[in-house]
Formats: sequence, structure tokens, C-alpha cells
Amino acid sequence: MKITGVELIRITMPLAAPFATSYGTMTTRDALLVRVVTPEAEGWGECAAMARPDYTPEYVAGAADVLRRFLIPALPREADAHRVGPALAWVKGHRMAKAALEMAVLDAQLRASGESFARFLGAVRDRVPCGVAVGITGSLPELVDTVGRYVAEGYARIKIKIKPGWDVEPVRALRERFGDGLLLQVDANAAYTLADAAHLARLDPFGLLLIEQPLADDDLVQHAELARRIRTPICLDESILSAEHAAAAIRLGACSVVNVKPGRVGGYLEARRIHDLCRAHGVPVWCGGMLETGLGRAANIALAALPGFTLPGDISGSRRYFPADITPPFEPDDGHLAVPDGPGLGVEPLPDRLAEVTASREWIPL
Ligand code: OSB
Ligand code: MG
Repeated sequence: MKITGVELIRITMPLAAPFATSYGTMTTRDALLVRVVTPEAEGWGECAAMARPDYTPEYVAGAADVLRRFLIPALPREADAHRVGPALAWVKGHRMAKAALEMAVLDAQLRASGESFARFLGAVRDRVPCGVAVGITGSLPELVDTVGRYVAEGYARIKIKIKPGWDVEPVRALRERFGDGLLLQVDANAAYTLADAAHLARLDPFGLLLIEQPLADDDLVQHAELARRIRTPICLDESILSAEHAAAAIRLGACSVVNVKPGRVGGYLEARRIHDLCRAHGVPVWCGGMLETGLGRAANIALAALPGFTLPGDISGSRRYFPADITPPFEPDDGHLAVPDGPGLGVEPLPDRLAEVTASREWIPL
């Protein structure tokens, strides 16, 4: 099955509500889609990069550039996802761009063979529990109100974004309103330093599932030290770019939980390796999110159905993100999403909807 060309599609999707983190506020999701074309089938990839290089160094326009300039020309002509990573390994970094290309090749390959992402990856469940990530709000009442609506909708686990000045009090407000039974975790997106250890220990009494990425991306040793000073389990997101990073973090005691984001680690194959490694070490993993469209969401749901994904992920219904998605929306039922079982991703963009949100398209023949 030969790849004849690759299309890069940039889209702009208004978010259902602004999403605020320790590093900034987003109101639209500017994303890059990759369409791989073969005579037998086409495949879709979604690049996790955001418009700005604020969560990780990659950003949409940079990802499009490295794809067109280096990654797509280096792609093996034969559509075989296992060959994509090795062929692109000489390019340093740019994992989100590489992941999007590998995802599109894998989708084309699986659509042609009739196999689903879930089956290919080794899923053991046909539905996954939904968690939801709640941004920093303007006030505590607004936070309690927002979380209350998600709890009423059946979300199994709540994650709130925190930053210095917005940490202990929001957690206290949620525990007071919803009790100790609520599965609650926090995500700092690297906003603290080790000097904040005593302050972060003030979260200990609240019985959080975990604190995600409290310190800087490169601070593995500091995270290990922090883990000795607080009781809340530490989960790493930004720090984990590969299975090697995960192995080092576990060995150092820098984390006891791992957030697996396929884009951040270079693709679904590397994500599965991290899952396998963590499972072998008894380290729970969960599937992170990057405000994906239905394409990335479909693949993430398949990944989250693997046996080591024992915690609910940042996998919410489509409407939590977008008033109108580019695929038919994923709608939770009883707080769960069904794992797609059609060939490949099992979903495709709705052509009219995709056209509405498309900012530019570029065809790159191979
Ligand atoms: O840190 O997990 C993060 C979104 C964009 C970039 C980074 C992160 C997030 C989220 C939202 O927390 C996850 C989601 O629901 O898609
Ligand atoms: Mg995170």
C-alpha cells in the first residue's frame, strides 16, 4: 500500500468555554490535521500542538513547517506505521508532528485491513470512564458551580488546574461542597518550584488522587525530592517525552503515576510502550488530553481501553470542548464513552463541518 501524498489541514475551532491554565487562557483550538492518501484508503492524524509554544515547545505553525520540510519527505512510501518512527528518528524532537504523521499512516493502514485502533493497540474494554479537566475560573463559586454541572453530567473524575494563589482554597471549596468521595486531582502545568514544597504539602489532607506536573519539565530530581516531602502522589505530564523518560522517572521516584499523551511522546506506538513499561512496574497510567477533535479523541479512547489505564483520563464528551466538532460528537453515557470499533479510528470528519473550520490546506505529493 503506497502513500501517494499527504495533506496538511489547519483548522480553527471555537471552544465551548475559555480554558485557563497556569500559563494562559485559550478561547479557540487552532489545530493541524494530517491526511495520508493511499489508493486503498486514506488516514487521519491530529497534531497535539497548540497555537503557542506555552505547554511544550511545539506549536501549530512550527509543526506544519517541520512536517512539510523534513518529516513528510522522509516518510517511507509503504504505509506501515511501525516504519514511521525509525524513518523519522534522525529529526530531533518534534514529537507532536511525528505523532500526527504516524497516526495518519496507522489509520490508513488499519482502514485498509479493517482493523480498529482499539484492537490494534490491545484494548481490553469496550467503554472508558470520562474525566474532565476544569480550567482556572474567576472565583470559587464559579468553580464549584462548573464542577457541580460536570458531576451532575456523570463525570467520574474531576481535575482542576492550579497555580500559585489558586490551589489550596479551590481544593478546600470542592471538598466542602462535594465531599471526600469525589475523585479529585490537580494539574499545575509546571507552575511551582521545590521552594513551594511546604505549601504544596498543605494539599495533603484533601486526599487528592494525584498532583500533575507540579515542577518544571526538566526537574526529575526535584520531583523525586518533592515526592519525599508531600503525601499526594506525583503524576508527570510535561516531563515524560518517551518510554526512556518514564523509566528514569520511575527509577528516581520522581512520580508514582504517569499521564500518557500520545502526541507528547511521539505517537500511539510509543504511548503503548510507556503503558507496557508502567504496567510492568505497577505504576498506574491514564490518558491525557489536548483538547482534541473527534479524530484524536477516537484514538485516545482506544488507547485508554488498554489494561494499564486504571485511572479515568482527560477524556470528556465532545461538547465539553466544542459547540460543534468536525466528527459526529462523542457523547458520554453514564459517565463513559464507547470505544470505537470500526476500521481505523472508526470516525471520519464531516466534510461540510471540516470545510467550515478549515483555515488552510496544503497538498504534499510523495
Ligand atoms: O496539561 O494536561 C494538560 C490541555 C492542553 C494542554 C495541556 C493540558 C490540557 C488539559 C486538558 O489539561 C485535557 C483535555 O481535556 O483535553
Ligand atoms: Mg497536564
